[in-house]
Amino acid sequence: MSVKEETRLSRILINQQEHYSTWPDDKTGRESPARAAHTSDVTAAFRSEGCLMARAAFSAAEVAALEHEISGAAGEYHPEATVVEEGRQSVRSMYGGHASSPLIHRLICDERLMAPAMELLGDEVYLYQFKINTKAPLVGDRWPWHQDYAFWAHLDGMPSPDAVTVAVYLDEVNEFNGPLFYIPGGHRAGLHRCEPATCAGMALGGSDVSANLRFTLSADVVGALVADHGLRSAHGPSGSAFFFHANLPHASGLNLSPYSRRQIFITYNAVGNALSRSPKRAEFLVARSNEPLRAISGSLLAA
Ligand SMILES: O=C(O)CCC(=O)C(=O)O
Repeated sequence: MSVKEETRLSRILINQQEHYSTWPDDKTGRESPARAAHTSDVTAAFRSEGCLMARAAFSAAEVAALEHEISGAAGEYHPEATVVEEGRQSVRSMYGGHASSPLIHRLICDERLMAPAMELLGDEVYLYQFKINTKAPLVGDRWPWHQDYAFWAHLDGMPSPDAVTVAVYLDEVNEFNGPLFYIPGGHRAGLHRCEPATCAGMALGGSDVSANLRFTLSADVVGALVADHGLRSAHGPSGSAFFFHANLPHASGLNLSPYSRRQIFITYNAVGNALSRSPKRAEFLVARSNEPLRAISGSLLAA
């Protein structure tokens, strides 16, 4: 590793909040013993904590381009793939829609996202789900405690939780604008039983695009997990990328601040963990192709 790279890596690491595991920031693509050692440390930390933060992985110019793309795309989303906040007009989530945008496709294939995803899953990956969560200023609503794998296992038949989601931050995420809360290490207990009182999912049919999640964790489960593992929130500057395990228990609160909190959520599934039957849910919830993605390096803006 050159002195320049070492200085850059040290700066990135110094900038991390202490509790995050961090992805090596050597964007040169060259392997070095130091990088390889750090990579395996990071993978071990992900296994232990269930998450990983790459702070400011994308530049301000890249974030601006994504913001522009998303604001232009908003009108093009199908009503059935768009969730509005309960009792309000403001958009909560937009699912799918990535196929029509070369920039979003480029983001999905970005090496800064795909390399960690492949490393953490130990396999090639394909896109499982894409969505944009726009937690609007003053009205952005909560997400109850849940594990994503509950949806993929119960509704889609995903064989194992060998999938990772990355949240790409289009805004700074702080204590005010509804950050993701998570229980570090809470994924290690596996998928929790679905409590009838908190889970209507087994009984419901049709689309599960709703602000009311079908599979949530009971207060008892959350209380016990937090007592064992503690609680954290995923703060970071815009351009950050927060990777989390399919079984990581997570939630988020209201956005009562005047700041928006827009995040793109990309779920990568390991190719070896592809569904063995055709999914029943809509294509905007479960992508149909399980062809491995090919990573693209360099800036999102390099055409
Ligand atoms: O956007 C958020 O705050 C939470 C999103 C979430 O939990 C999810 O999509 O599974």
